[in-house]
Amino acid sequence: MSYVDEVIAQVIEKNPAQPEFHQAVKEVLESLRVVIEADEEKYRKDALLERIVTPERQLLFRVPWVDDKGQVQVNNAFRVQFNSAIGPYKGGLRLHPSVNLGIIKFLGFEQIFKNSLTGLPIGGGKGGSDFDPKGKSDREVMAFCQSFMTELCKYIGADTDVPAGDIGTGAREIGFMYGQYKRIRGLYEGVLTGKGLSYGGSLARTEATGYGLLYLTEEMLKCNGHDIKGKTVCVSGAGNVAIYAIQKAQQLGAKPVTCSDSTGWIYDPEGIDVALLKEVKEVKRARLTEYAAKRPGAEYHEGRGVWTIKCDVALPCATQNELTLDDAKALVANGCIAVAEGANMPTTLDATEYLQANKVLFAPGKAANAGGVATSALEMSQNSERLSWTFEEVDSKLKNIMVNIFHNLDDAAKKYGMEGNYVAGANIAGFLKVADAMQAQGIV
Ligand code: NDP
Ligand code: 2IT
Repeated sequence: MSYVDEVIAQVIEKNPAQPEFHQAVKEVLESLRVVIEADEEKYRKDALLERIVTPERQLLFRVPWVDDKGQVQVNNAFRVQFNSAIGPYKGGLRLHPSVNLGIIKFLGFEQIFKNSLTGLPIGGGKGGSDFDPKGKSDREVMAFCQSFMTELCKYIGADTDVPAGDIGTGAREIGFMYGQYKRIRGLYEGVLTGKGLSYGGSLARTEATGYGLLYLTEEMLKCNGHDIKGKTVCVSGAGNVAIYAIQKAQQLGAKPVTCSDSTGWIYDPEGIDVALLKEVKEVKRARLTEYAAKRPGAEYHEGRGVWTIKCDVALPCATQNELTLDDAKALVANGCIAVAEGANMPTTLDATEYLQANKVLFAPGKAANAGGVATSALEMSQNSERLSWTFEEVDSKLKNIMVNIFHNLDDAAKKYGMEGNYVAGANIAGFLKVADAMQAQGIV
């Protein structure tokens, strides 16, 4: 059996009941076959692949907190410190009832390669809890965040591990966590990113993932003879990534016509009204039915369905495995020319293969959504030098980073004989830097 196949089989056997982690590992290792097989004995002797698929450290802890009725609640929490070869662990904290160890491991594994692609010195990590912030009072959210940080603060620090936001973790949660870290550790340091602007946050971090997604998509289209201007765009999600993807798409002259949340979706043929979407989702934390109520031209539908709308460009920005083979078939049948992933692993493996086989340009999440973590690394730099850069400064660095990422994938895909396969390009380019650093640092 080849070394790659052996390691995939081992991961499945040693990590039972973690299908998302298996999926992420398979996608990466399949693309690395060409690199590994060129020097298989060396990689095998060093157990490089076994080391890269095994987290350096996994923290599992309980989070007890008291709800508004005086009842004690207990949640499971995780921080997976996956790989520190190229920098301190860096990655978000997901707060959602679906969170389990396998999901955090898939996200942490993806983060290793994503962070490498940014060109900045950040390793891979991820964390979170099955706590659901939805429907909780601010006091309950604070109680959870303080209890969560009371344990997590023992294991993180500005030079060891720097968490950030993800699904369910936004500015409010980061604020509560930062306050508790500072109180217990007595350190005013850049230990979290996505902080508020009054206490060390970076301008443009809120917008960065969505904006970065559009900068990379624009470059991918341009290099393949298309212009983003005038394109109809379908977006899923209505959170941090989706909102700013929609905003930047409009600024670039495209027309985003859909968005979705966990209960339904919107088709707004005139183009999404971003100010209204922000009001409904960021301020009121309400459902998309409220958006539809205020936009007579928009349709609201229960359930899923965004990918049935005819579009040129599809941007999945909600969660993993939300774009399936049937969705991919609908997109192709409707003439879609490009898919770029704002979320982490939103496209199933068979859907990705179908899109690529049908010549749809496909930018994988670890490249396309890397603008968020890249700007987090810029926030870390600003915290270290105790300075704040302007919005324009951060945004222009972000744009450069995204354009460079695209060219790195494109070049790697060409170099290894897979021109246009940006999945392979991203995995190979991300892997080579981490593998080089791991080999240089010996058996650790
Ligand atoms: P948010 O919590 O801000 O928004 C998530 C959105 O997706 C919400 O509108 C949510 O609906 C919707 N959604 C629909 N189905 C689900 C589901 N099953 N589970 C969770 N959410 C669902 O998260 P983000 O926008 O920050 O994250 C979206 C994706 O982007 C995730 O995959 C995340 O890992 C990835 N990402 C985020 C980055 C960041 O900087 N924030 C950086 C890189 C990637 P509802 O409104 O009903 O909750
Ligand atoms: O998936 C991701 O890259 C994020 N949630 C952002 C991580 C970060 O450290 O900013």
